[in-house]
Amino acid sequence: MNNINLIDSLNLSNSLKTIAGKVFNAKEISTSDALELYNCSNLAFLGVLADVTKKRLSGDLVFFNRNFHIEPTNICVNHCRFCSYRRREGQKGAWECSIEDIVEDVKKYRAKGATEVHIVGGVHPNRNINYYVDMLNSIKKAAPNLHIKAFTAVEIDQMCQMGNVSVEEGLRKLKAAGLESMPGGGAEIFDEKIRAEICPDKTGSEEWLRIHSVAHSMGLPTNATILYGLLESYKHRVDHLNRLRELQKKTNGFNAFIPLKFKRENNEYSKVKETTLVEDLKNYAVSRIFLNNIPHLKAYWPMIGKQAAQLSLSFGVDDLDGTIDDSTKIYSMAGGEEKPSASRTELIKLIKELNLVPAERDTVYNILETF
Ligand code: V47
Ligand code: SF4
Repeated sequence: MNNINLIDSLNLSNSLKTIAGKVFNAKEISTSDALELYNCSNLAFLGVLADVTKKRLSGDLVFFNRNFHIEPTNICVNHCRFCSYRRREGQKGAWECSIEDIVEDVKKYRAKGATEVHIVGGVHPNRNINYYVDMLNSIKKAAPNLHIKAFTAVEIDQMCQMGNVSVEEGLRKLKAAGLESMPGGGAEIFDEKIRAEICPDKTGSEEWLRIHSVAHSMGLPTNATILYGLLESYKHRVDHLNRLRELQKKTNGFNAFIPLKFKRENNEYSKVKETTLVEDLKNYAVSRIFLNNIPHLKAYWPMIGKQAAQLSLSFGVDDLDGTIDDSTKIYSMAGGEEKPSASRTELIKLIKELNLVPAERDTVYNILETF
């Protein structure tokens, strides 16, 4: 049965069939189409459309890499109400790594074969751009071939303000010190009202987008995220996706989109129910179908677990992030995987069980080996 016959057999409304026609013909869907897909409860249909889009972009490949995280501090000037990680200076549980600690970690994980370091932490009150330039220089000296993917737009905003330099100048300095790409954090939800509610003092949406566009203009690829399942409606999610798709049309600098499911432990929203697996799969599918100009869709397994991440491979996901090697606390503190770690063998097995082709990649999706 081909896809058209399969769709015919699903007994869908005419408008859903029209959306399916757009997807099969590689046309972009509109924001109202995306809203309709979010309101559609036929998960099999959403899976077919997402898979068609995924296959067009990456065939049967599913990517992963060998990476580790460095979280230089959890001291933060912001007060995001969903955050379980932030501490005040001097508060119990606060940490600040020295550059020497960071270099030790870099050497340790590099010796184990990691190809990427992902650096994200709290927005520290007293560290300016020069501190981060020193950090990157020291990492490059210790591991010249390790790819440095570092700092959310929110951290960049603050470190540049603290150092009295423009974002353009700050990113130039960071790039010269070894920054090669930026992660997608800090996007949360772009709708200004919801953003003011959940993360009142964070860099605004337009500035987040501008910082990414400056990075793209300098040849620094970046990722993008959405924090979903908190107070937002489907309309807000579509607005978020649409702002990303529009920027991507101008810059083509986003590599991957990473939906981040709200986790509720140890934060101010612990009474909000977390989204169901069905909702998570639907969100992957609609993101994949709508964002047809962002090449990769990543399931961040420390947040949703390995089994859900494996299932997401049938809903548009083509990237399982990496081995992590027990190097991040952001999600475990909010109720995600404790001590998250995955061997290459484990990731390869998850992918092969679905008859897909595991591809170990570098950070910018060059294939290092297929299995
Ligand atoms: O910006 C914090 C999120 C992000 C919670 O680019 C939460 O490859 C859910 O951006 N529930 C940081 N989410 C992590 C991040 C990321 C992760 C993996 C890969 C990449 C990449 C980027 O974590 C924050 C915020 O949106 N976050 N607390 C929470 N309770
Ligand atoms: Fe700070 Fe990031 Fe937590 Fe917000 S999410 S309070 S910016 S550490």
